[in-house]
Amino acid sequence: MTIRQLKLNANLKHIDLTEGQQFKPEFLKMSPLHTVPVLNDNGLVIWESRAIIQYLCNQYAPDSGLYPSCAKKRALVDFYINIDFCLDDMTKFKEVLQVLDQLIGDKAYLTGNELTIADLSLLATLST
Ligand SMILES: N[C@@H](CCC(=O)N[C@@H](CS)C(=O)NCC(=O)O)C(=O)O
Repeated sequence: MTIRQLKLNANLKHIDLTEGQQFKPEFLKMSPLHTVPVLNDNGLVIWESRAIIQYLCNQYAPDSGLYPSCAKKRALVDFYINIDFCLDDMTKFKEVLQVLDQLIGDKAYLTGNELTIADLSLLATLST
């Protein structure tokens, strides 16, 4: 979603987890914890989704509202990107959703009226 929003040319490769393609030696060399997604940007290899989307914005769209450069706006994006982690704890899932609902209020997106990578990250987590 971040690649599409930034209109980047990327060579996307599908790794079929149901077939265990993430355990192939050449994939494990890039992603030792056998997880997707993985980014290989001319030799820079990183495999945490949040780190990947932050890097893509920093490297290819430093002025994009998707990851604002203003420290205070960026702090809010980082805050929501990290709150996303709380959703991994299924015992707190409902509570986190209720708090998120209150925080979002009547805003169009998590941090205001502009789409940011926090929305994309949370969307990926919640849809999964
Ligand atoms: N914190 C990681 C989680 C990545 C993750 O768990 N990916 C799952 C699919 S959603 C995966 O690759 N599972 C395959 C496996 O663990 O073998 C991220 O955000 O990139």
